[in-house]
Amino acid sequence: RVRMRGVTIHRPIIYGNTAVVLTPEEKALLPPNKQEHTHRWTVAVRSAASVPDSDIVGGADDLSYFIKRVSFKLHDTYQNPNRNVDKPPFEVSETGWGEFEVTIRISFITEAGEKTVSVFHHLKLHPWSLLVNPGELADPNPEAAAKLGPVHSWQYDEIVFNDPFQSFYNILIAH
Ligand code: SLL
Repeated sequence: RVRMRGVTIHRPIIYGNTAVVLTPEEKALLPPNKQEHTHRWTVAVRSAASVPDSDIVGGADDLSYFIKRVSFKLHDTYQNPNRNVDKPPFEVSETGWGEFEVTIRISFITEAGEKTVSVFHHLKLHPWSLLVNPGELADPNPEAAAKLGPVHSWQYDEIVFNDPFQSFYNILIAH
């Protein structure tokens, strides 16, 4: 196992969420314990080469050549708040009523010999333009929000590997 001293290699990712307001028809299909839910959302880690507001997955967006697992830690109001995703797309979809901080833990293939990387994403449900007062807690008018369409909140980041193992480096550059 040879480390390449002085070498740095990085992979660009995006992480974040999309959210849409539930229609009355969708709400009617929710179980009784979820009747107060207002939104459907997806939180994800994707390649920065992908298009965040599309449904395109796999292909160029497949990060599984170096990512083994993405764990999404949801708010404790959710059943089984720890969601492990072991293959692409690295995402979790849920319904809910509130925004909260999602802890995202990214772990790498064994070959990498790298520690898990944690990032944090504030799950965003409400359009910026409807938050009249900064830090406002009350939910904006759902009809107005529905007209504005899906909310997107994505962050760009780079996963940096310093002194990578030669074999891991070879896997990275082969993609
Ligand atoms: C608050 N920051 O303290 C928020 C927490 C939690 C949202 C929001 C699902 C709940 C369920 C859900 O939307 N939780 O499935 O019962 O106000």
